[in-house]
Formats: sequence, structure tokens, C-alpha cells
Amino acid sequence: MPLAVSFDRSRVSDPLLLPVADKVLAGERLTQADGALLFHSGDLLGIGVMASAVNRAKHGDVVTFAANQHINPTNVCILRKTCVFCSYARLPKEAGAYRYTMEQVWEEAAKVDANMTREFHIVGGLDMQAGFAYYDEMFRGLKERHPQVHIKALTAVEIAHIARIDKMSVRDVLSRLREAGLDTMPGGGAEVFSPGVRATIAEKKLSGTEYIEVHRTAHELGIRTNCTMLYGHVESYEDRMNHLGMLRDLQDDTGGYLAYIPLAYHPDNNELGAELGRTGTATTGFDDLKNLAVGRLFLDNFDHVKSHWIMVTPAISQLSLDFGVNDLEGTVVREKIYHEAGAHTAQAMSLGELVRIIRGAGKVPAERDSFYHVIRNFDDPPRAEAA
Ligand code: V47
Ligand code: SF4
Repeated sequence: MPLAVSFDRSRVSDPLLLPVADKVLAGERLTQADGALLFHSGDLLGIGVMASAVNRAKHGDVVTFAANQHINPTNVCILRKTCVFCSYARLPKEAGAYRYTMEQVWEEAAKVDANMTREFHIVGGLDMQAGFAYYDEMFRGLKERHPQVHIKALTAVEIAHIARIDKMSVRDVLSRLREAGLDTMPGGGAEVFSPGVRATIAEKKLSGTEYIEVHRTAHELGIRTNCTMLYGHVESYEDRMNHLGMLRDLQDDTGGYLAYIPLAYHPDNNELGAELGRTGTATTGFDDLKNLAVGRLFLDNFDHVKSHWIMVTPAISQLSLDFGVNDLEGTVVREKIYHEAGAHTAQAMSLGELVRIIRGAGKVPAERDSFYHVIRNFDDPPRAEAA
């Protein structure tokens, strides 16, 4: 049954967008050309009206978040020289290189009670010394110590790396790590799928098609995953739409994606930023909001679109709740990847602060589990207030 989407069509002021608005009202699927039209338009508020109407039809006023904790166990990465957008990775002997021992992982994870953590989000570099045995021991040890905590771990790129260095199939790596405790997978490593962009920013990384195939295998095994797109560097709007098209096609086939999360490129301390002559926050608020809104409108088979407050700031994340977003990145606790690349946001956000941001936008906050089931409501009625 098509979604019952309604909005005032006169709020879309760009006449070129009216055919798209009519499709959205009729519950018709948008084409990649429609998506490119949205990206090329300056009518941000009109796009927001449409995306917000679709989001409201799916989720009402409820906005969710998770009490999660990021753990980045190793920054040693064999792609250090070729992922030119990355500020986090190091070569094994380079200053600042680290690889956690299991003791260090347990120590980092021990903050769960203080932070009421329900999910570990674990991603790192492609480290030759961190293969199947390293993660097998890590996940088993974490589940033993914190059986109630969900493990969302390892991007498709890391899974393919483990398969390669341990001479295993991707399917075997996934099913055996699931036995060890892996519950779901994050969406990192997608960057932009177009071969031309990939050749410029991540020459040696597995291809877009290979990324999709790792996710397909995970979905076939019943492992749900997220997906991302790294935007705001050298890609065109058409590259973005090609990327979203590949994500939507896989979701049509498997239904295994939980959420889409656009990732705003940060230019500090990396080769690409220097080449482009950018520092500070490279993406603009306008583009951040448009990316989220276009994701919501084009990815009609996705339930959840998440805004990452560490990347786009809490203020933009709050505004995004009127641009199609129904989920905010959670408490995080300690973040390394974007802070190395110049993010000036905090390292963590308390549950109280997340609730305040969501209420300040006139929405209803709810804590969720890793499968997006609401597990806690915050009782006061929604009200618009200065946040
Ligand atoms: O793949 C690296 C990105 C990703 C930069 O699934 C950068 O819930 C911006 O997997 N500027 C890893 N981004 C992070 C990741 C993730 C993050 C948030 C939520 C989820 C989820 C997953 O970080 C990498 C890459 O795309 N990244 N460097 C940079 N300079
Ligand atoms: Fe390594 Fe990932 Fe950074 Fe690429 S983006 S260098 S794969 S850590």
C-alpha cells in the first residue's frame, strides 16, 4: 500500500520540482534524474517539506537514538596512502599508530555501565595483525563481559580484508564472526561507489560492486547492516544518485538495510583536504540538510535515515528532524575518526542532551535498541522550546 503522504504543494517554490512533488504525493518512486533535480535545486525548504511529509507518514513525530559507544581498536591500515580523505589511519611504524590489546578493549568497554551503553560500534583500519582471530577473541570476550550489549562491528571493507588475509570466504568470515558475537554491521567504507570518484579518493579500496556484494551476503545470512555515503568532496550530484540507486536496488532484493547515514567529508589532516585547499568543515548546512532529505525521498524502501551530529553539528542534526530524519547518532562516548579530520563537535552526548535537542524541535524522543525498536519513552508531551 502506498504511504499516505500529504503536504501543501504550494510550499514547493521551484517550479522544476513540481513533477517530483506530484510523484511524492502519489507515493510514486523517484528516478535518479528526479534525485539529481532535487540536488540541483535551491529550494531547500520545498525539499524539506516533501521529505518531512514522507518521514511523518512513516514515523509520526517520534525521533529515536541509541545509547551507543564507539570503539576503534586499531588505526593501522594498509590503505593509509591511498584513501586520501582519511586522517585516522597510520602505517604500522608511523607516529600515533596503535592497536589495542584485548586488555585495552575490555578497559574501554568497561565504561558501559556508567554510560548505560546498549551497543558497541566497532570499526578500525585494515591491519595485517588484526585478522579473524583478533576479532573472534574480541567479540567473544565482549559478549562474555557484557552479554546484554549489541555488537555492531566491521565495515564491508574490513570483512573483505579479514577474508583476504585469513584466506576465508566472506560468507565464512561473516557466519563465524556472528557465532563469536557480531550482531549487525555498520555502513562505513561505502564512500562513493562511482569508479571515477573511487579512483580519485580511495583507489585501492574494494569497489562499489564488491561492497554491495559483502552486504548482500550479510543480508542473506540474516545479518542486518547500515549503509553510508561520504559526500562533499569531488563527487557530482549524479555520482550521489548512482550511489543511492545501488543502495536502493540491494534493499529491493534483500530488505536487509536498517538505516542510511550520509557522512559529511572532513578535510583537516588529510591529503585530499590539502589538495582541495579546504580546512574546517567542508560541507555546508544547506548540503547536509539536502543530502538527508534526498536520501529520505529517494530511498523509499528504507525505514530509517540517521543524522550524525558529530559530523554535521548538533544544531544541523536538530534542524534535520524537519528534513526527513527520524534517528540521531547516539551517545558515542569517544570518537576518533572525524575528530582526527577536524570535527569540532564534542566526543559524546548525554541522553539528557539528546532528549533536549529532539524536544526542542517539537518531536517526541525515544531510546531505541539496535534494531530500531523503541525501548524507552520520555514522558513529557512534545513542545517547541529554545534548545
Ligand atoms: O568508511 C573516514 C568515514 C567511515 C573521513 O553504520 C570520514 O551506524 C568524513 O563506519 N571525513 C567509518 N568521514 C565510520 C562508519 C560509521 C560512522 C557512523 C555511523 C555508522 C553506522 C558507521 O568514516 C569510513 C569513511 O566513510 N570517514 N574519514 C573524513 N575525513
Ligand atoms: Fe583505512 Fe578506512 Fe582510513 Fe581507508 S578510510 S585508510 S580503509 S581506515
